[in-house]
Amino acid sequence: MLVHNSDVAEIFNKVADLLEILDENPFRVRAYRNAARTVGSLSQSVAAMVEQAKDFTELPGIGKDLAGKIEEIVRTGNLSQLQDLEDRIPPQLIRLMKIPGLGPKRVKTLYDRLNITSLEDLKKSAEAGEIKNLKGFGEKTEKAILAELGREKKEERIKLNVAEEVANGVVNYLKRVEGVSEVIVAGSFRRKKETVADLDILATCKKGSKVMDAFVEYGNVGKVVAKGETRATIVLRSGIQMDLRVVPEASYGAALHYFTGSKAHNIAVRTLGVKGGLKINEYGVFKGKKRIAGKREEEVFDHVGLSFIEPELREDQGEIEAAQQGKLPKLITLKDIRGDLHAHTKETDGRHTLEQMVEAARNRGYQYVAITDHSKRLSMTHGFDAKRLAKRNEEIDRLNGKLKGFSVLKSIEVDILEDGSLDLPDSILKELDLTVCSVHSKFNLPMKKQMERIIRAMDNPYFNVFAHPSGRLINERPPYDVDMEELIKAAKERGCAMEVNAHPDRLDLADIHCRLARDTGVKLVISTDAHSVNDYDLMRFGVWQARRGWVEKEDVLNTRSADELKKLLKRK
Ligand code: DGT
Ligand code: CA
Ligand code: CA
Ligand code: ZN
Repeated sequence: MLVHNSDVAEIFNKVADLLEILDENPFRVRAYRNAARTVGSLSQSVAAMVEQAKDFTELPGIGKDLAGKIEEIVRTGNLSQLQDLEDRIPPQLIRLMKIPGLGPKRVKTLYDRLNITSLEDLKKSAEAGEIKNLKGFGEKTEKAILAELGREKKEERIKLNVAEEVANGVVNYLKRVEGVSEVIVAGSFRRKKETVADLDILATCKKGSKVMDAFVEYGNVGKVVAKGETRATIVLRSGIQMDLRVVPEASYGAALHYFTGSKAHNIAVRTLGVKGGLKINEYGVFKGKKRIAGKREEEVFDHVGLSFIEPELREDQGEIEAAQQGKLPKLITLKDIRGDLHAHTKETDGRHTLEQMVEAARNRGYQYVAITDHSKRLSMTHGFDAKRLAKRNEEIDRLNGKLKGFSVLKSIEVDILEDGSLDLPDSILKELDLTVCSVHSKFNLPMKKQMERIIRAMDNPYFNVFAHPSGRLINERPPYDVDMEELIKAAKERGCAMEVNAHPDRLDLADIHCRLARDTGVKLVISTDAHSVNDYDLMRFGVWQARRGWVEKEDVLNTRSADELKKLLKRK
């Protein structure tokens, strides 16, 4: 590997950026910037200079420390200090710096003042006009940010929470149009896939209703792609495409089934129909020319000898056979959830206090909540050390003393360090009701190392829940390199549970891995990773994801009472 001077300069500039975000000594920051400039403008190659054992300290602004670092970069292509710094900062913040116009200073301000840690946060704040009021920003910057974000996000599938917001808006709008009776969004949205390509809307209406005209005049329409009597397609200014079909009431059920899909599921059902001498399409169930059913969706299943299959299962992944044999799972529902087991407070990177987070969990009818702030390794969030955690535990004891019929569980989101140890000593972990363990650093380890690291962490008897197990951020960061099947087995052998992180940016575990965990007998936990009281609302996304994985109430620990939960969490 040949390291160029520009590589060294780039690494030094990055170090300077990160030091700046971390609010380190400005002189240190400047030293790295100067060194970057010096190396960048050298006429000689630093690689050659290392080979000739030249003394870098003779260069302006390069002391012993920086000289050593230049050598390290030339030898290894990397600087371990840079990786250490990256581990201390939420990875998404580092991405934010890549947006033109957002240097480290501004990213830090955004984080400090508006708690912005992701592209999505950034977009929301920019759209809400919060950014232009920040010192050093202004209207122009806000506009530039929005323009840039608009450019970044095109080709991607739409996250389910975004789709939901748009879907609710258009459904409410269409329902108010005169003569309209049913309006529903079908397609992958109804199947609650983690991302959707477009929204497939289905409506029924009285004769003469102006629903099509209303649709193409919807407020945020950017483009009308097609408009006919019974179908139209529009693209919103945000780039989201929507199809509308208007069907007669007699076909509503058949159309709903057809447009809910998936395509593979439809084909399997239609094939069953053919075997029974029936034709099934979006207009109904037909025997010869005669329509024998189609008003209600249940009728479609009925006529091919199937019990009703929930939309989340309709992927032709065994649901047809299960329905034939009466072996469909009884899927978990939102009502089954009795508490949230992953929530942050202001003391690390959340927005609300311990009391506020507890009160909000109680108000929504939960029986318990686990407060899981970060551990010390995530220094940027002021993660907890053992001493602070002990104090937090006392606070929780006091709170629990006052609360009736509600428990605050003592917990921590503890970092899994590179060597597989946990970021806090067992002596404090054993005082907790549960630990939520996660990887927040060294995402790039090769698979073997990453697996050893995580499994070693699971060996710790105080490891309870493996949080956001794949580490992915939908549309933003791929999972780290692991064999999830093996991790699920390892969790099973050790009595660890796996989290279904309900945050729509994560939805981690993925649906297929929810199913694999369930089949393997690994207990799941569905948690929101709440960073504010409103985030508890995200639970539905996690439940949907679990449902797509055939998960039942019994498979999920936070459907149990607090006592049962505590018992089940104890490892042998
Ligand atoms: P997406 O939009 O990629 O997230 O996924 P879907 O499932 O919403 O797919 P989309 O929008 O292309 O079509 C909506 C539904 O319409 C699909 O789930 C099943 C039905 N469909 C579409 N094309 C066909 C087809 O060629 N045959 C059958 N049987 N059904 C189809
Ligand atoms: Ca669709
Ligand atoms: Ca479509
Ligand atoms: Zn968390």
